[in-house]
Amino acid sequence: MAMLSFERKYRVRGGTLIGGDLFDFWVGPFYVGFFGMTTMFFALVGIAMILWNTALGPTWNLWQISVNPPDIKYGLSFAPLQEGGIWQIVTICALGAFVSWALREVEICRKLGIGYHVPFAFSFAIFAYFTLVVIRPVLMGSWSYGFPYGIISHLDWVSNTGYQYGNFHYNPAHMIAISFFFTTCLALALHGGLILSSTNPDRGEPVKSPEHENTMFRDLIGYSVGTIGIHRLGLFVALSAVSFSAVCIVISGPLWSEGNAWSEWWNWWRNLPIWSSN
Ligand code: UQ2
Repeated sequence: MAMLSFERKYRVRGGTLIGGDLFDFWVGPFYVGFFGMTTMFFALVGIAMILWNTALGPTWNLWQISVNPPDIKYGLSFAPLQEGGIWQIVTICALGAFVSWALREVEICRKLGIGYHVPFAFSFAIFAYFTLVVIRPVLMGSWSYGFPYGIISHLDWVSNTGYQYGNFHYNPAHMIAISFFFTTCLALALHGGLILSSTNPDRGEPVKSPEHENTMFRDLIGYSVGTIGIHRLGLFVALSAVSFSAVCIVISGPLWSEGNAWSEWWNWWRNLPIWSSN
């Protein structure tokens, strides 16, 4: 079905989670909906807060702009606006906008009668952010453990936080997360390459079928995961990468105390009686 007739057929009222027909309309290509309005609200307030924070100084250099979390002395209370309070409001706005965006995705899925895989996947990204700026700071007892919202400053935060635990590459959950990120790249490279190889034949040649795709890998490694399988595998490895990233940061501090090197965690392995005499 051509897109024009498809959109005529499927761009109809209904499927909303809240508010009935209020906001159940499109602006150009964009579905609005109740959660489109709340996304706009949180995003605009958040951006305004970032602009205000920047106007307070000390720089308009894009790379150096930073909205910083409160000092450790404020613990888990509301900090004065110019001493981290803005960061707290920006965090609330960010979470409000992200969750609104996910719920807008849900409403669009309901209108189309498709599964919720896209908002489900996006929720893992939101959860990873939530882990960084809410769960870990709460477990550590201070909002100061949140990361600063700036291009260079968040990189410094990652570096400083990593070295706080020795070499972060020894963090076992970090190792698993990286392995899943690489596996995601491998899976997408294989999939993208395979699809292009069969759907972009030489001029005059017919487009090839899934049997060609299956046989490519059966000939190569004796196994094909299948056309639906590769997408299940891709979603799984991508969500696993995000999940283990959240685990690797939330165990650094709350579980493995600040100042302790992750390399020491492996002492249980070094001390196994098989090769350890004492
Ligand atoms: C496949 C298949 C696809 C694919 C790909 C494979 C026809 C179009 C890429 C091959 C993938 C395999 C064997 C799994 C590799 C495992 C990991 C962990 C990367 O068989 O079915 O569909 O795109």
